[in-house]
Amino acid sequence: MRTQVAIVGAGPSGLILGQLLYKAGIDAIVLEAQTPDYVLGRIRAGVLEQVAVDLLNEAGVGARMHAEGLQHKGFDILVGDVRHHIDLHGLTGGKQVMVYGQTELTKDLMEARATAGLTTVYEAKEVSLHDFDGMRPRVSYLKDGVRFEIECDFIAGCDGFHGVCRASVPKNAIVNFERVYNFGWLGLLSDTPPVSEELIYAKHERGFALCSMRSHTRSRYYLQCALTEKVEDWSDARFWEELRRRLDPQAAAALVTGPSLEKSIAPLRSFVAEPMRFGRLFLAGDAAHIVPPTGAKGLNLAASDVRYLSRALIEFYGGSSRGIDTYSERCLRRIWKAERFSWWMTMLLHRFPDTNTFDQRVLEAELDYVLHSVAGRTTLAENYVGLSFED
Ligand code: RFL
Ligand code: PHB
Repeated sequence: MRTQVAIVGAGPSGLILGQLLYKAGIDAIVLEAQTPDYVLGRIRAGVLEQVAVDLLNEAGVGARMHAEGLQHKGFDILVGDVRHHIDLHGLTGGKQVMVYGQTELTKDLMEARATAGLTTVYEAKEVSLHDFDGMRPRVSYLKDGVRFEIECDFIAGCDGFHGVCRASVPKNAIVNFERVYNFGWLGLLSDTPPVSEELIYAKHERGFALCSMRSHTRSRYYLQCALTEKVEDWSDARFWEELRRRLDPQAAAALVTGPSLEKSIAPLRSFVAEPMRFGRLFLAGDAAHIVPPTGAKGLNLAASDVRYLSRALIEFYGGSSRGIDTYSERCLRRIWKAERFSWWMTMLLHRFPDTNTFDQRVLEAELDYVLHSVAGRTTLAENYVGLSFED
């Protein structure tokens, strides 16, 4: 088999890249280790920046998102019992975010691929990368017990944090930067109306909580929890009770509970691998970086990486290697700003039992400053809606 770009991973970064390349007439094959149902069963992101929405429109997959997604012009930060409104729209000159589940977006991208008759190999096992430091890279994989090989011009490593692509790079060619937090998020999805029209990020002495949603009838809630917690120990009733304790009386009274559709614990991590290009292999999305979900940036960064990568590859086939030569540097400038923002939101809103009293007080003062200063709220809003692209 031969293709121009072999894409490893059918998460958002691999599928958006595939769609952008298809639109540009560049041939790609996507290899995915899991089944489509497994990929669709992972409940993750919910908030898209305007620039990600624009990119999905450009990729031709924006129709259902516009029909069913929810435009949000602001969100609340709850500290103790006091709500502070962050007017994203007013503070950023009219920008907003789109609430649309990663699952729905993935479904739209899968359907677009199928409609266009593009090749996605699901349950591709033992994917391995060959000769990406030369001119003729190859990717091999096992499907139904048979080994296949794809010859290609480029490999796009879109296979997430635990994927094979980053792991295939020689150790001395890559530098990892990491910060691990000693808590996680316990998430619950339910077919109940959201507690509020906008998202509520709650800082509470019992720990952070987030009230998010997928639609007017489907809610997504998160609770900060210790890494030692086990999902099995959290009955739905226990989850709802703990969430209610972390909300203000108005939200607690408005909370509609119901059976969970999904519950899971995600550890929080900040991680960046540098560089993101190794010869003819490019890393994109979670394969290259992880942010704690507090700033809602992970999926958005995946989209911005593949925006840069698709343009770079289009430029390459048009006769210029400038885009691929600057890919890593341009992505990383945007990534580090999102890393900073996600780390900062995490520090401001979570409970850090190990932080000494002085540091704790400084963080509280910082949050107080941010919430009560127009400059503070503006910097928060500007980063939350997403920074502009440099090009
Ligand atoms: P993914 O989604 O992990 O997809 C990678 C795909 O590669 C496959 N794979 C392989 N395929 C072939 N061979 C191998 N050896 C392979 N190894 C892995 C995997 O099966 C998978 O299908 O990475 P991608 O595409 O880069 O997308 C990244 C996003 O999924 C992630 O950043 C976001 O979900 C993060 N995130 C959020 N991002 C936002 O922008 N806004 C949010 O509101 C938001 N909320 C969240 C989040 C992530 C969360 N968790 C669970 C980590 C909330 C949570 C709780
Ligand atoms: C979500 O809806 O899953 C979500 C929303 C905002 C975040 C993180 C997750 O910051």
